[in-house]
This record gives sequence, C-alpha cells and structure tokens, in this order.
Amino acid sequence: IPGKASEMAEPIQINSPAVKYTEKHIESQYSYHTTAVSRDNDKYMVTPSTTHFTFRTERTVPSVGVMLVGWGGNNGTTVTAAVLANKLGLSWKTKTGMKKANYYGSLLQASTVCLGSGGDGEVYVPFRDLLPMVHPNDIVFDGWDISSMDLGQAMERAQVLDWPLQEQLRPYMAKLKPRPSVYIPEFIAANQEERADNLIMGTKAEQVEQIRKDIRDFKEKSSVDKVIVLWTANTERFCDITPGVNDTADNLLAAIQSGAEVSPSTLFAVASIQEGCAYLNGSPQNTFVPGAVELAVWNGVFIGGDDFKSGQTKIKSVLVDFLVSAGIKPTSIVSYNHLGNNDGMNLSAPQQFRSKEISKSNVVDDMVQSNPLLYALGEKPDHCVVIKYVPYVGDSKRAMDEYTSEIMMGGTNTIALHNTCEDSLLASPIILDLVILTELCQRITFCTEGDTTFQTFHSVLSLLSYLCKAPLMPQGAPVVNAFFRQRACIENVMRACLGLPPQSHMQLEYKMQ
Ligand code: NAI
Ligand code: DG6
Repeated sequence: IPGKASEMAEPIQINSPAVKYTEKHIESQYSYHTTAVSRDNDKYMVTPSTTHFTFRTERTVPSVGVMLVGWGGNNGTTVTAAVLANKLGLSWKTKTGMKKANYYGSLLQASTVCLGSGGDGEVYVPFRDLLPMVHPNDIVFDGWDISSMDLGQAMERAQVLDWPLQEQLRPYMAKLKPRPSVYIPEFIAANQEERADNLIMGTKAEQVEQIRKDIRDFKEKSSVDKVIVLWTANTERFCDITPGVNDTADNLLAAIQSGAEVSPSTLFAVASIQEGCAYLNGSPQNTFVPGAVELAVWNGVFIGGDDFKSGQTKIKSVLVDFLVSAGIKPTSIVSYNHLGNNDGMNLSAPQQFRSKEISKSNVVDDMVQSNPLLYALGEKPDHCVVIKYVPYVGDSKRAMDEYTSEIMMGGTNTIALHNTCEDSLLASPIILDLVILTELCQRITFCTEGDTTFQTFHSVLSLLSYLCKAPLMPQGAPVVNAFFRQRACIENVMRACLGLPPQSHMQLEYKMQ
C-alpha cells in the first residue's frame, strides 16, 4: 500500500499579525523569553532577555518511508502490523468483545493539547493537528533483520497481537521480507546466534555500501520522498570510545575502511547519515560515538535517541519529578523487570544487560540535581535495576518498583507499583512519534534578529527526549528527563511555529475579581 505526499488540511488557522501563510510556509514571529542568572555569594543577579525568532514550517507533507533495523523483531512486526491494521480499518473479536485498530499510546495521534479558551471553556485539539504532519497510515515500511523470517511468521513468533487480527494481517505481512543485515556476534548475546541466517557478508566498508544501496533501492521502489532509519534491533554491548578509532568522523570512516571495531548499529548510522537520512536509536547502546555525532553534524542530518521510553522509565520520569517537586526526598528506587520475549533473552547476557542498566539508571539525575534543599552536592538516591528473563510471560513484561522517600520529621513514604507492560504495544506508538516528529523537524527552519540566515535544529535532535530513556543532547546542553517538561518542550516549540505563546497554565483570566 503506497504512501503519499499531501497538502494536509490545516484545521488550525492563526489569526494574528505575527503569522503569515505563504504557499510554501507557515511563517511566525516569536518572542523567546529567557532569564540569565549569575550568583554573587548569597545573591542572585537575574536578567530577563528576549530574542526575536522567525519560524518557518513547510506546509507540504512529504511521503515518508521508514526502514527498521530489526524489522522482524517484536517491535518491528508490531508497529508494521498496527499501521496496516489502522490503514485497513480492521477490527477483531476477543474474549472481551470487539477491538478496533487504534493509535493509543502515541503522543501525536492519541493525546491532545489545550489550544486556548473559547465560549465553552478550554479548547483541546489533537496534538497532530497543531502543524502539518505525516499520518502514520501513510508511512511505508521496509527494513533489515539478521533473521530471514517473513513478517507474517515473525508476527506469530512475537506473540503480541490477538490471533484473529494476525489471521487478517497475515496475507499482507507475509509479503514483507527483511533485507539481510550486518551481524557481528560479539555485540549481541550469544543466545541470538540461531536467528542469524540473513546476513550481509564482506568487509565493514562493503557492508556500509550495501546498506546505502538498500536505502536507495527502497526509496526508488517505494517512490517515497524521504527515508528515516530507526534501530529497533537487539540491544548491543557498549563500544569503547577509542581515540583514533571512533572519536572523530574522519577516524570513524577510516576505522570502517580498515575493519577496526565498529558496532553494527554505528555502521547503520554512518550509512544512513551518508545517504542524508535521519537515524534514530531505539536501544540503549552508545551507537552515537563521538565520530558518528560529528558525521551527522557535518552532513546536517538529524540523529536521535537513545532507547525508547515506554513503561517503567516513563513512570519513573513522572514519579520522581512529582516527589522531588513536592519537596519529598526519594532515597531508594528499586526497579525489577521480568520478561520473556527475545529482548529479555538478549538482555540475560551481562554486557547487554549492562547497556540497559545504564540507560534505565540515569533517568532521575536531573530531577535530583534540581533540588539542593533535599540533596547535597553529588548525593543521589540508591537506584537499583534488575532484569530477569522469564520465558512464560512473553512480551507482557512485569515491572515492579519500590520508591522509598524521606518525608517530614524523619518519616518514610513508600510507593510500590506493579505494571504489566505489554512491551511492544507500548514501544510501537513511540516509534511512530519518533519518526513523525523527526520528519516535522526536517521542515522547520528559523532565524533570529541577530542572525537572519535560516537554520535547522541542531543535528542532535533533543526535541525527541520525551520518547527516549537516555536523551541524546548536543554537547553542553542540559539533559531533561522530567516527563512533563519534555512534553511541554514539544508543545511549546510547535506553538512557537504558530506564533503562540508557551502554555503557561497561569489562567489569570479566571483569577481576576
Ligand atoms: P526483538 O529481540 O524482538 O527484536 C530485535 C530484532 O533485531 C530481532 O528480530 C533480531 O533478529 C534483530 N537483530 C539483531 N541484531 C540485528 C542486526 N544487527 N541487524 C538487524 N537485525 C538485527 O526485540 P524488541 O522487543 O523488538 O526490542 C527491540 C529493541 O528495542 C531492543 O534493543 C530493546 O531493548 C529496545 N527497546 C524495547 C522497548 C519495548 O518496550 N519493547 C522499550 C525500549 C527499548
Ligand atoms: C527490560 O526492562 C526490557 C527492556 O527492553 C524494557 O522493556 C524496555 O527498555 C522498556 O523499558 P521501560 O523502562 O521504558 O519500561
């Protein structure tokens, strides 16, 4: 089912001298207010300032193809099946009644934002209506997997979707076959070896060349305007950052030529960047070694990651923010997981577990550091992450968390959570949001009064932080993990593109006599 480029209907029209609609663009004037603070002993010197921006958003939505690395896995098959089911308007019977395809769990497709107030109070609109965006139903999928199974069989292997739905989808899914991929056994668990029957052979340089050919081939055959590549393959072990090998773009390219150690995910990143395709990393490993980041910056290509923020970590980034913001001091956070899918099997190996442990553990740091009334410099709560492989529970990951906090006068507050996550059904809408937001960002440019040359966002697309456990940031930029700050960032950037002020929640109009 081919994708399509479209002149999107724009349900929201801005009635303001600050916004101009041209044939090509929505152009907005936006005043960005910041506050500079300097500290002199016990005093803070605070200086508000304003920068005037012009934002331009291209109005024509292109057709988009997504190439998934790990297409035959649980996430790869589930997101492909979900889009097909939505496109075909499928429904199916379960023991609890009829179910209908939907995009629940997608920030853009299933959540709303408050646009302002009208006659009947606050007016909420779908997030996706704020600016012209790709609709997930129009995305065309392709991809690679080291396992040769077609997507019909792979969907069955994943054991995620209800059987009557699989039966309806199988004729379509069975026609989809992953392209051969790069397999370097030492990067993923040894227990994955049995799957590896669909491989790109040759030197690393030849493998990168083949990936680049695959991207061009897909683009040509599907006639999409743009391709975005996303890693949803197995978690790899971390790569050593080695001077002379992966510390600069030149060294990384030379390492690929010489056959030095470069992970499969970094080979895919390099190939995508060289093809001018944004590359997103849904797993925790350090794909974006400094050389890969530099290559993306040189080529003006977006990269984003790392590691989908889907369940336990999403809650953590809400809960710790709530506790610390409420003046309550989390002192111990213990997070157990057990799961029985292939991801869980891969993570049962120590080095791959370590990648995930790092990614899941750093997510509270910004919230803790934001409150020196609770935490002394360098002090952190105890934070322990455990992952166990229990085949029987399949994709229905169980996440159990205990948050212990100090409250007033030496008191203790303990919160215990149990969450059955249905992992791939939580990750799939995140994959769609990552792709659609990245594509939108490719159509946004801006300039300031001081520098009137239009530029894009930084290649390291930190706007995607909301969707990632370990947000990749441009060097020197502060990492934000707090859930609602991340969400507000996306909403307010989109409002800026429409010349609207940030959502302040002040509601002064209701607070006057
Ligand atoms: P999965 O194990 O079902 O799928 C991974 C697929 O990647 C497999 O089909 C495997 O054959 C393939 N693969 C491995 N190495 C490859 C390579 N070099 N090239 C191409 N294909 C390769 O795992 P699942 O559940 O789909 O998760 C995928 C990734 O997403 C994992 O790294 C996981 O940790 C990460 N993730 C998943 C979340 C979730 O909620 N499902 C959330 C956050 C991250
Ligand atoms: C065990 O935690 C398996 C992992 O792949 C997670 O399921 C995945 O990273 C989701 O993690 P979270 O913390 O967002 O639920």
